[in-house]
Amino acid sequence: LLDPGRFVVFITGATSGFGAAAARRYVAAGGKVIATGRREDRLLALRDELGHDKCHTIPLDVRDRAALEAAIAAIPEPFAGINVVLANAGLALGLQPAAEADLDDWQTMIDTNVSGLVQTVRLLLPGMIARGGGHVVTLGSVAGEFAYPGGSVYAATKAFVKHFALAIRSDLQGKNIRVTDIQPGLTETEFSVVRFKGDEAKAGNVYAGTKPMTAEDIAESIFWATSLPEHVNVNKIQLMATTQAIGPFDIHRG
Ligand code: NDP
Ligand code: 8X3
Repeated sequence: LLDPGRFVVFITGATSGFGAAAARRYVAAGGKVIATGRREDRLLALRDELGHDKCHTIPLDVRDRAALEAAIAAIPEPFAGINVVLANAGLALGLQPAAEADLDDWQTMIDTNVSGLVQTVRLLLPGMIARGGGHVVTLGSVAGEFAYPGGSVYAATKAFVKHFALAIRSDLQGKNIRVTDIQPGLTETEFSVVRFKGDEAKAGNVYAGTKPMTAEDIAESIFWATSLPEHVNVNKIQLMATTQAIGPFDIHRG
């Protein structure tokens, strides 16, 4: 396995859920992280928790390409040798049927999960290539593989992420850059609170009576994939809660 002390991980969406858990996992193993996200108070609390020498923070909206470019150009020397990009920032908004969904919600998901993700990866790739290699980890979803009612644009953004991750591998042949798409299912984070726009009761119902995965479960799978020897590329990891399975086809009988 690779020496975990060598990790310098650029994380989008480190203020909550998988991103925050991954930051903790890498620092616990001896690595360093660049934690980004929009909520600066949370970034600063994470930096205080993990240590200023281990965690550099950048308040950042991944939809803002200029801000991303400026932030990456200003990363201080101890954190400059990024060798893992965890393109994790993303969200689902709403669960309405397609004909009733809010177009602004759809646009926000596309801007964040698709445009934000590709510009993060694109801007960080040249540096990793110049330094001799690295690892891109994208946050897809089981929703990118299996469609479900009300999931339309969210699911489609995750299908995009899955295919983007596979496709860039072809361009990165010979560059020593690995690419892994993580595809989690039911995991309790702030994901559903965001999807239901702050309605905690509705969000709680998603996990009621079941045993969802945790952010730490997903962080462990990310850490594992990046810790394997450099000649091993895990293309994707799909995880579901044991209490979650795939349903039958939905056949309408008129
Ligand atoms: P959380 O809501 O707990 O965390 C989402 C993170 O994304 C937050 O840190 C948030 O930070 C960040 N984020 C959202 N929008 C932006 C933006 N415009 N710019 C920068 N950061 C942003 O959810 P999860 O940890 O569960 O989700 C992480 C990823 O995993 C997402 O891509 C999600 O789609 C995916 N996923 C989640 C699953 C689940 O069931 N939980 C299952 C499968 C995939 P801030 O608001 O501070 O900007
Ligand atoms: C998050 C999992 O099933 O709510 O991507 O779409 S799901």
